[in-house]
Amino acid sequence: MGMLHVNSERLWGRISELAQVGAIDGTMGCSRLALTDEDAEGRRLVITWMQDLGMDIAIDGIGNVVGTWYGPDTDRHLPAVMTGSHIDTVKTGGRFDGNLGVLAGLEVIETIAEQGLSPQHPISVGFFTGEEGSRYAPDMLGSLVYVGGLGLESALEIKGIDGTNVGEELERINFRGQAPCPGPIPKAFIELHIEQGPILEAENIAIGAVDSVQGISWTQITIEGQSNHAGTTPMHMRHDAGWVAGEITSYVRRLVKEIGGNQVGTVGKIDLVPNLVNVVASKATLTVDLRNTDDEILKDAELQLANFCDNLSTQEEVKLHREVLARFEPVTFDDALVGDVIRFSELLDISVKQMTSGAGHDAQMFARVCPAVMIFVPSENGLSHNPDEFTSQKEIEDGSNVLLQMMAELSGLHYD
Ligand code: HGY
Ligand code: MN
Ligand code: MN
Repeated sequence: MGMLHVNSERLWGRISELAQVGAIDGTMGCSRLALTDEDAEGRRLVITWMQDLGMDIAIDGIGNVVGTWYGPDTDRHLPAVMTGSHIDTVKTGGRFDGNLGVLAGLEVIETIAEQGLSPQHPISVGFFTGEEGSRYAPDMLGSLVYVGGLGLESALEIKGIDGTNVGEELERINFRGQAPCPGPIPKAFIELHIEQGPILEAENIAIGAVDSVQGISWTQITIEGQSNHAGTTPMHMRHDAGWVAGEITSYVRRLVKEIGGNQVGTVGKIDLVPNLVNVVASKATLTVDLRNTDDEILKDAELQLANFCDNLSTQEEVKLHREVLARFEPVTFDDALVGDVIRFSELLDISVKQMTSGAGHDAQMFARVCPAVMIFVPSENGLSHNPDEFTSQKEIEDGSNVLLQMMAELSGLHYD
């Protein structure tokens, strides 16, 4: 029979169809923040495709959805080999981030099923709630709960950037399921994902064999000053929350430059109150995203940021409060599985390189409980978290074929 290959037309069609849910006019991108109506609609569409494939669907207490497929001779008592990712997006998201990994998982199953083949182990495909963390922090929320890294009750109480809470929104969109959290531990977890960075494209390489994920630190900083008249208030009498927020924002860039190496830092969200041209801001809320492959350096960056904030708040006589929104140490994936990604890429005559991930992913949570690895495909211009995010059908076909071989071997699928 020779090696199995995916039907990339079918996969490309599903990616396009799912991208119509929450489509951003005039772009290829979509907007499906976690637990919004758009997210719910996308969830229902993917579940329909899972049902069409005859998969058993489990929805757990945090809204994770895991479809499991059995061939005619599959041993239902064996642990599943799992793949998947997320289908929630950032507000200005692309159609590939997360969605590719979920839909490629369905394509793997359809390719095996239509050959009438039967793996020894069941094969599962999951999409996990709120991977992006943009509406409800931390990121990778659903997979963190799935692997027991955060209690379900605490997760359900998380407040969003819009004042809503996870549990109520899950009820509202009817995705607060009954399946247990933590969920069943898979034999292995493999995630196909776009790189979301410039490396593979720059080096003209088709596959990334991802061996690690860098450390992530998200902090929300709230500054309380005093609103006052922008024209009449002498500068020495101001307690300007807006100015403090601006100083912190430019400090993050200076700090990152000073540390150098792999350090990155982003202030992605700043809200001022009352946010008016002629009023000294009484309140500012901003987020700082710091990341590094080396956790000791990341800790030092966090400390330097904290010291800067404390000194500034004394100087401007404002109240400043820091809250940790997310903190994940760097993660290393399974050596043997990384080797398998390289082996299968070479077997398929596809270029491959070992690399780390700058972004967080659900696979890093599964690495806590089972062997896990990721497969990257290139991002055009290294762009992501942007509606213009793009990866070609051929690149997706290559990545999906590597995923297919991995899943086939791990699930004990033997065909001549
Ligand atoms: O923020 C991240 O790394 C991912 O997109 N959740
Ligand atoms: Mn993602
Ligand atoms: Mn993302």
